Amino acid sequence: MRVLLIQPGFVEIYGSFRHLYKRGFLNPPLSLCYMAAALERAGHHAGLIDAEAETLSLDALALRAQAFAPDLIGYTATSVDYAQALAAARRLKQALPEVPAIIGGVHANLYGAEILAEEPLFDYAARGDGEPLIAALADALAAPADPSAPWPSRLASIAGLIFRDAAGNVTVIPPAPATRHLDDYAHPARHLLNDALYVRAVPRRGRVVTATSMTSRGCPYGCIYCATDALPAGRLTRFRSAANVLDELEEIVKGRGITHVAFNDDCLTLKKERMFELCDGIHARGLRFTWEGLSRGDLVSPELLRTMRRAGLVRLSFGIESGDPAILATLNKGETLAEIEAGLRWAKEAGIVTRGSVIIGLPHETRASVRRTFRFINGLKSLDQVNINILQPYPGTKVARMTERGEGGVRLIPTPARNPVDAGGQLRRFGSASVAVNDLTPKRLVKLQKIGFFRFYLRPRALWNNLKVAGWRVCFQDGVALLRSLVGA
Ligand code: B12
Repeated sequence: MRVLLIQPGFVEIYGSFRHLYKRGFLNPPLSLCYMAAALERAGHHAGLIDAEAETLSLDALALRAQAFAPDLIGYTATSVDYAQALAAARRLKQALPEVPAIIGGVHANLYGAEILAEEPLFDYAARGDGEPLIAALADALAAPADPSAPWPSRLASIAGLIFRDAAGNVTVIPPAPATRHLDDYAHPARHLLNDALYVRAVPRRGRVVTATSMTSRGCPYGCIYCATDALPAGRLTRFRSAANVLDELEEIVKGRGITHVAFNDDCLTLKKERMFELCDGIHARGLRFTWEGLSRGDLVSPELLRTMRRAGLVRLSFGIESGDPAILATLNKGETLAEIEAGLRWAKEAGIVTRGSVIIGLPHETRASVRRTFRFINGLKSLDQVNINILQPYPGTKVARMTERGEGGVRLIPTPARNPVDAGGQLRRFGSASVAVNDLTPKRLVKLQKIGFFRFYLRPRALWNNLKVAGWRVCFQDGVALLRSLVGA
């Protein structure tokens, strides 16, 4: 089977913040790379198009898809970019009307059955890990028709698959229990990517080609703004062995010559011993590269951070969320401002560039609590970079249910679509707000987001810190992107 996997273009959902997103956050579609590897291992031929990284129009995407001549097309989408996946699927249905299509990713995990019931563009939806599923589906579709085993019964053995039976009824096969043996999966098929498209500013190095990797999947916490625990694996966190991760790093660094890796784990330091092991292995295997990731203040120690720094860690991001202790306590994050502050300080002392992210518009938020958050981040000597998000009640999150009930004063205010594929308009988190909270209107939240960015980055300390690690050139270019985002150009 020739299976074409597609990451639809999505950056338009960020409005004017698209400049910033594309410069700083563009990631290879790792889930599709994993699935391509599984297909290749099963003897199928996989193709991958990242329409976002390649900035492909729908027509250009259709031409590329036709040239590949697929037998099956797979799309990935979060809830936020589902509208973009739909637009791509619609265009490709015109170009390749006979080719069946499957959709996977967060949105299909949450609403796979509803998608199939409503949307004839998709023939299948996927829940749970995509690696075994896509290989089994390709096998099933490739198998010669056997009258004693009609196709729906072949599909019925594929865990996690949602499909329409011969009568058009949606059939849901429950996902298998999430495997803990992530080492069994083939490493992502990076040979299908154009590495040069994924570039980001790396502290003290300028703009560098960046690979992404995940050493674990999932997160044991249940923060109210995150959808992770609504996914089939729930709060189960699955870890790859250090040796398996190191093998993949050898492929990236020695095999592909990529010298910066962004680890996309929900939290990189959940198991400290494994992180020490990983750092030792990086030295032992002579892997020379820089890296970055996400952690929590209460899951790091000065010793761990110094070890990670020596092994090449250059930037660590911490979720701060709110500078208001009472609001922070309601997020079910299980972390205090003092812990966050200590983690940031230790990271900075170890020579690591620090990044934090906050959310404004949380339940119980008021103008006064937003001010407290801004005061907190602006007062943190050890915080170099910040990301200020406006709360978006993503499907699958507790905060989405709270918003429906108006809990904590949050109300959903639908925003008009910005363009024809912007049906996810109400889910943007930059430059537009879909919620009102107590005395904060959506307009006020947007204004506060901009004020927050300006105030943080225009402080002499922030300017100097970022100039020191990024250099004039990158600082100027990123500064222009930030300004264009803030003034809405
Ligand atoms: C790393 C990460 C990112 C990274 C990288 C994303 C990337 N393109 O690789 C960055 C920081 C860029 C990011 C951005 C965003 N993210 Co994000 N992200 C994550 C995180 C922590 C891990 C995702 C991941 O890489 N998992 C590992 C890979 C291997 O697996 P996977 O993606 O889950 O896919 C598996 C299955 O779903 C399935 N599958 C996936 N696609 C397909 C397709 C087919 C055809 C099939 C058969 C199967 C299949 O198989 C895969 C492998 O087993 C998750 C939280 C989580 N625990 O899932 C949030 C999460 C997915 N992100 C989320 C959101 C909202 C976003 C943003 C929209 C935020 C924003 N407004 O800017 C953007 C979306 C940009 C985009 N389109 O990629 C939400 C989604 C909630 C929702 N209901 O939509 C999550 C769940 C976190 C949360 N806050 O709740 N994200």
